[in-house]
Amino acid sequence: MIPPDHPRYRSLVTRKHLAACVRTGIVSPEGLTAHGRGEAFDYFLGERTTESALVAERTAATLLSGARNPVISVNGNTAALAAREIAGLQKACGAKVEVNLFHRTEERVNLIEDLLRNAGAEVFSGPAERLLPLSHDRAWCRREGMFSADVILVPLEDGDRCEALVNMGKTVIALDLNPLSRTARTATLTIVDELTRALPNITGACGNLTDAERTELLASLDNNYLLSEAIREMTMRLAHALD
Ligand code: PTJ
Repeated sequence: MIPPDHPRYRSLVTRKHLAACVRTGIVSPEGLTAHGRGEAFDYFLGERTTESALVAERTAATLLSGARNPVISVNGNTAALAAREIAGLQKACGAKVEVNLFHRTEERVNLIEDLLRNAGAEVFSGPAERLLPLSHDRAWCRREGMFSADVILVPLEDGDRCEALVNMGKTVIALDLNPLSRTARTATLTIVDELTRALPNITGACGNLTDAERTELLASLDNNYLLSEAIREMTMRLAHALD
């Protein structure tokens, strides 16, 4: 039992939920380490959406809602933490929702797809093929989904898929609390924010931006600037942590 007056109540409830999702198979055991890494970076950020992250979220909304074939890639952690928010974003931008896993088993794919459907998402499923130039199981995807996407959102990503997708000519939006990760540095646009804060902001922006704002956001897209702003915010907080 986690007492609601515990100062870290939300964090403890989330951890308990993820541990339960490991037991059902939705989250991989490795997903707990990924979450812990995210929490550490979120501490540095002050567990809030920074101004530069909000700009990145508005830019992501512009890219997703203007795409020909946008896809939201979902892994175990993303589904466990934010299935409803994924469904909300799908409604706002019309993207396909496709499950793509590093620790891939058919059983996990089915469990995650069911979780997403129960949360209101329409899942792009069916037989996957080994289509991405990767030696691990993230290579499995659908021809009409991720493989032919022009814009793809990759939350809580690991390793080298982001680079492969960029090399295939896709616009890749990463959502990652670690601004130093390979994914964050390789993506077209990186949102350095926590998943459950970022998704509703992107969804809200999909319906709120004027044409002039969209044009301005796309013209000023500079991922290195966004990453350096995130690092600056973290450095500032660390420098003044004991003030
Ligand atoms: O479900 P699977 O089998 O596809 O596996 C998924 C995980 C997450 C285990 C896999 O992709 C992985 O190992 O990821 P990494 O390499 O740990 O990278 C995940 C990144 O997401 C890290 O840089 C974390 O900082 C970041 N992260 C973790 N939780 C959050 C987050 N970013 C935003 N919001 C979070 N809640």
